[in-house]
Amino acid sequence: MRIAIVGLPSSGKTTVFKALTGANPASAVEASLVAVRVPDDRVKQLSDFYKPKKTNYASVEFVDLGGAAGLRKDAGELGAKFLSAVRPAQALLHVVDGFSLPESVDEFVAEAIASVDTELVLADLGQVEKRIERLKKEGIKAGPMRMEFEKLEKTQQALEAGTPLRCLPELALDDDLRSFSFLSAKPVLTVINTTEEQSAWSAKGLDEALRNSREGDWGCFIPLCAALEAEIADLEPADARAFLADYGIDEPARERVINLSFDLLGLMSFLTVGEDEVRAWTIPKQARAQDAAGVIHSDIARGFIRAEVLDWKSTLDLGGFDEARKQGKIRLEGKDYLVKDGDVISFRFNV
Ligand SMILES: Nc1nc2c(ncn2[C@@H]2O[C@H](COP(=O)(O)OP(=O)(O)OP(=O)(O)O)[C@@H](O)[C@H]2O)c(=O)[nH]1
Ligand SMILES: [Mg+2]
Repeated sequence: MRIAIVGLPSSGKTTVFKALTGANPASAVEASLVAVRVPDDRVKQLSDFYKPKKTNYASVEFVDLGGAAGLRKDAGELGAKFLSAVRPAQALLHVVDGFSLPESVDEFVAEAIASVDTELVLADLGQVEKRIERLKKEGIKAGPMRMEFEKLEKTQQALEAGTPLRCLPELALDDDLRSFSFLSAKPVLTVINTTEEQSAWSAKGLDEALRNSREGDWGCFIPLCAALEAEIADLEPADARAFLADYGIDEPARERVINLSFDLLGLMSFLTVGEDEVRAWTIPKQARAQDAAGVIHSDIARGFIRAEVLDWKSTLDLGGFDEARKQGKIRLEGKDYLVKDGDVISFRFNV
């Protein structure tokens, strides 16, 4: 699962990439992609308990677009490099420069949001118009083609009114439109790259409509002092905290940004435990037990009998999964059970 870092030139995209990944981009020109471990205290505690040979966390990938990918104010057209790096991403992280104009951050944020959304909307509109023209040329027959055409016309109307598709879930989530990978349909985490003085910035001062287009199910705002956090990305957590405390910042935002990214992608984790391995497995929210089994192996999904389930906290409190089983504390669930974030699961299956 991939998140593309977008934003106006020199807003601090590469600095945010460094803060999140602890790595320098592989290239200043081409897109760079790095997978980052999703911090998870549940995995840590279970790993401390089991002391397994291997511990596996969930991960998300961040993409820094590199210098040549260009998203400029009023450029009118997004380059091929930008599109090829951003289309495959499931979500966007929009970096807004909140450090060069600290006296009016809100105004600056509003402008940056509007100009980036305009670029995304225009790119989608171009795609829709092309497709509509093509369909018209082929002659629109009843059936699936007519349906696609009608949905595209609705999409076109919304985009022409300047509405990002993420604000219209019925279009953003439509199966027939999914293959377009519309840019403005992707959820956005809006990172305000602040100075240390502004690190407590909140989106409350922003216009409501603007805020709504970036908040709720489709994302949120978070201040991050990227230049500082890029410096501490490879320090031990305690050292990092001490460093930030010198600048009056209580908590590093880095972990929150990564956790929010994972959440924004619509993902959660279930866990497997044992002496060999403690592991977080990534599944979509609302996944069923059988889908979860399939993430481990398709054979386990196919031969699914039952899922043994216990939440992670009880697993620890009861002295481990096997011990909890002996005490009869483990639930048996069927294939349609909706897995909860943090469930510890052991699958019974036959092949
Ligand atoms: N003071 C301050 N400077 C910053 C901060 N973040 C980035 N900068 C500076 O702003 C400039 C641009 O930062 P980059 O991270 O390269 O920005 P970018 O968005 O990747 O730039 P392009 O890829 O060229 O569009 C650099 O000189 C950074 O040192 C910050 O939080 N505070
Ligand atoms: Mg850059």
